[in-house]
Amino acid sequence: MSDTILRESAAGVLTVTLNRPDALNSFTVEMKDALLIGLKDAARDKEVRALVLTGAGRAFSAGQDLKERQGPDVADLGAELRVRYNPIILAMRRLEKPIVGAINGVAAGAGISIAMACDVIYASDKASFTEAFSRVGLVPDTGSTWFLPRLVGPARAAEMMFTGDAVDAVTAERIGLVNRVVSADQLMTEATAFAQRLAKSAPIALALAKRALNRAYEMSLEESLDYEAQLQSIAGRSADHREGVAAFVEKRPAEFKGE
Ligand code: T3D
Repeated sequence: MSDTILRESAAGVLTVTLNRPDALNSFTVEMKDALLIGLKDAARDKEVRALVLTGAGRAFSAGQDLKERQGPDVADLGAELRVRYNPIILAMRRLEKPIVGAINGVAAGAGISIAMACDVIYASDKASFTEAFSRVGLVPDTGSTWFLPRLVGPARAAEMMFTGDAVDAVTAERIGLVNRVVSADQLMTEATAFAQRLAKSAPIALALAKRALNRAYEMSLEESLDYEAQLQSIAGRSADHREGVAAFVEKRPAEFKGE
């Protein structure tokens, strides 16, 4: 396994750390491949019930490693998106376990896109968010055009995308880009505690809720109602549902097993 991605598991929570701090965790081919492998492994590992995604050092990620893009040979960037970035975003959204982003510093370019692909975002008060693409003559990618307007609305998304200006953590919370801002020294403690809480929740219920959220924007109310009914048929047959009801009646904490 490449050391550009660190993985550490405890109490049902896998912490994945982007680890190229000297280059602000910008994405090389090696780091993209390692992240995708880490996500696929997490999907298979039954011990992993929630993830925390963060960055080493002072940045979350400065996006694509631009030093890989120097020189006269023009790479087909669309192909790189299709082969490497897009599968990462799809793996994050299709992973039927919650991902808590712990955004410790700047999230730029593909870095903000990957932050937005998390289910819940905690941000350090030192974090900032920038759609840096236009500053290097590129179009927002890696899911930014899909996530950002849904989180902050089209006008704010357009301003961020056209200017590439950084949005600070407090503003990010105010406009709905992140769930919560915490002090830098508390970020990992709070994000991990939240992930641990999710790791104790009913896994099938959370997995199906994520599935429904993924599809909600594309469906009419009628379709959503029907999809909820389909998913509830599955959840309603789970041992976890019976355990949740029994725990409620017996006035004790539930012990969910993902069955
Ligand atoms: O190409 C494709 O495959 C298509 C996909 C594209 C997706 C994208 O992500 S495009 C957008 C790429 N990212 C950017 O344009 C952001 C570039 N970085 C910055 O604008 C600034 O570094 C930041 C605003 C993020 C932070 O600024 P600051 O002043 O805090 O730090 P710094 O001094 O600029 O950077 C510190 C070091 O990190 C520095 O290295 P050095 O000089 O000390 O050896 C710098 O070169 C390096 N670094 C920062 N960002 C990148 C990077 N190295 C490679 N690639 C980077 N993106």
